[in-house]
Amino acid sequence: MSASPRPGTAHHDVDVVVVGAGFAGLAMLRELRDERGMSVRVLEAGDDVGGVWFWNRYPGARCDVDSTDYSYTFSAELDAEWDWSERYATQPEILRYVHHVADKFDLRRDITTGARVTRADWDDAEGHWDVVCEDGTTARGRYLVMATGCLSAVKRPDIPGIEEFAGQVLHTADWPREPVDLAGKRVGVIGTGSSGIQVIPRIAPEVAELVVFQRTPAFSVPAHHHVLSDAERAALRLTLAQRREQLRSSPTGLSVPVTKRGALDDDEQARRAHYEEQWRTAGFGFLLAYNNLLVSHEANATAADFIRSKIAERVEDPELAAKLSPSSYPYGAKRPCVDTGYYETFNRENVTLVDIADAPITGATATGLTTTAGSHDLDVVVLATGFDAMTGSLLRPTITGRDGVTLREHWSGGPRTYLGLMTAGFPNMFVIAGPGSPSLLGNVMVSIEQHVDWVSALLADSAAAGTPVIEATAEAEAGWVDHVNAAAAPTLYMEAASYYLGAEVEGKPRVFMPYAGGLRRYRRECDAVAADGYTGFERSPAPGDVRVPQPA
Ligand code: NA7
Repeated sequence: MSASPRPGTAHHDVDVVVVGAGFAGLAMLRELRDERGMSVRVLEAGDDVGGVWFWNRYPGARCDVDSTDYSYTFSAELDAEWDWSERYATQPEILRYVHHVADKFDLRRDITTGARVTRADWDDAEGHWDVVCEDGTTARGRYLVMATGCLSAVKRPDIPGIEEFAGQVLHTADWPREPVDLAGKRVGVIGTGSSGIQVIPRIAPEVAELVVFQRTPAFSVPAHHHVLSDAERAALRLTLAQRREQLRSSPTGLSVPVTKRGALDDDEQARRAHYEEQWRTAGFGFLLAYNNLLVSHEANATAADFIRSKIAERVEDPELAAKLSPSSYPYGAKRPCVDTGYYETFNRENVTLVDIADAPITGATATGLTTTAGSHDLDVVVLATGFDAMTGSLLRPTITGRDGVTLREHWSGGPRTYLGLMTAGFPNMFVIAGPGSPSLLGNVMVSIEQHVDWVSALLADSAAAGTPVIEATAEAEAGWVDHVNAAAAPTLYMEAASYYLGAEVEGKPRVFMPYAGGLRRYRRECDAVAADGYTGFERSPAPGDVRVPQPA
C-alpha cells in the first residue's frame, strides 16, 4: 500500500521512520541524524515527547531506578549541565529532562506529535516502509524503528456497566494533563502493581475514603528515596564515569554490587542481618541481595518470608497484613515494587482493602463498583491496571512485512525475534527494547542505548557494503527464540502469572518474552554477531541498485 497523505496532513520521505518519542525514539533520532547523517522522522502519538513519562502523570509517579543511572550517556555536556535532585526522579523531573534533551539537541524539528501510527507496510518492490497515522500523516522510509516501549499499550479492565458510572474514571497510564482534584472524594483504586503502590499512599491523606481493589498482592520493599544533598551530588559527579562503566558491564544495568553469595551460604542469623541491612538501603536492589533468589525456591523463600515478616510489622491488623502478603508466587517472579509508606497506608481509618481475588468485581453502577460481596460508593475510579506489555504497542498497529504477512500472524504463537531487534519476514524493521531483549528485566535505559548503538553500527556497515536491506533469517530467529526460552527455563520467572509471560491479557500466548540471560551476556552476544560480520542477518542491495563487486 502506498502512503498518500490526507489533505492538510503531512507526508515525510526520509531514510528512517521512528515510531515513538520516548527515551528510545529520541536516542535513535539523535544517533542516526547527528552521528550518521540520515534523515529521520519520529511519529509520536502523544502531544509531546516523553513516552511513558508523558502519559504516566499520576500522583506519586516516579522511577524505580536511581536517577543517575536512568539518564542518557552519549553527551558529556549533557551530564555536566544536568543535576538530578532526588535519588529516584519524579515523573515531572524526568519529563523536564526529556524536554531539555529534545531542546538541547534540536530534536523537535524531526518529530511529529499527535500522530498515532495505525499501519506500516513493507514495499518489497521498492524496498521501503510506508507508514500511516490516525490523523492522516504519512511517512516513507527505508527503515522503520519501533521505539514504542514495553509498557505503553494501556490495559483497561472490562467492567460491565462502567459507562453508567456517574463519577470520573482515570487510568494511571493515561492521566489527565490538568490537575485532578481528589480532595475530599471517595476514590477506588483497582490494581496493586508498581503504579497502584505509588499512587495509593500519595493520595490517601487527601481523599475522604480510599478503597483499594486488590487481585494479587505484590512484594514491595522501601524505596528510600530522598532529596540528594550537595555532597551526594558532588560524589555522584566524581564517580560518574566509573559508575557508567559498571552499569554497562553489569548483568542488570543497575549500580547494585553483584554478590557471589547465595542466600543459603549464610546461616539464618547472618542472612537476617543481611536482609535487614538491604531493607534499610537497597530499594529495588533488594532483589539482588543474594545471587540465587530467582533460581532457587529455597533461597527465594528466605527473602519472601523476610518481606512478609516486614509487612506484618508495618500493618497493624494481622488479618489485613495477611491479605497484603503475597504467597502464590515467588518473590521477583512478577516485577517487584518499591514503595514509600504503602503498607502503612492501610493503617489509616479512611483506607479499606477489598480482596477481589475472593470477591471479584461484578460491575459498575451510577454510584460505584459492585463485587460479589457488596457495593462501594465512589466519586472516582482509578485504574492502575497496567499494560498489554511488550507486544501490545507493536501489535495494535497493523504491521505488514514481506508477502503480506502481518506481525500479528507471524507472532500468533508469541513474539519471535532475533536478538530482540528484528523479526524474520520484516526487512529493515527494528524494535528497541522489545521482546527477546533484556529490556524489562534490568535498567531499560542501558538496553536502549546498547540497541541504538548496535543498530546504528549495523546500518552504517550495511550502507558501506551497498546492502541496505537487512533481514533476520528464519533460522537465526528460531535459534534466538530457543535461546530466550532456555535462559528463562531455570528461573522462577516461569512460576507467576506475570506480564513477562503474557499472563496479563486474556488469550495472549504464554511465552516468556524478555531475555533473562542478563544485559552483560546479551551485549557480548550482540558484539560477537557484529564481529562475525552480522551472522544471522541476510543483507542485500536495495531494489534497483546494482551491487558492485568489491575487490577482495
Ligand atoms: P502492573 O505491574 O501490570 O500491575 C497491574 C495491577 O493491576 C496488578 O495488581 C494487576 O493484578 C491489576 N489488574 C490488572 N487487570 C486487572 C483486572 N482486570 N481486575 C483487577 N485487577 C487487575 O502495572 P503497573 O502500571 O502497576 O506497573 C507497570 C510497570 O511500571 C512496572 O512493572 C514498573 O516497571 C513500572 P494481577 O497481578 O494481574 O492479579
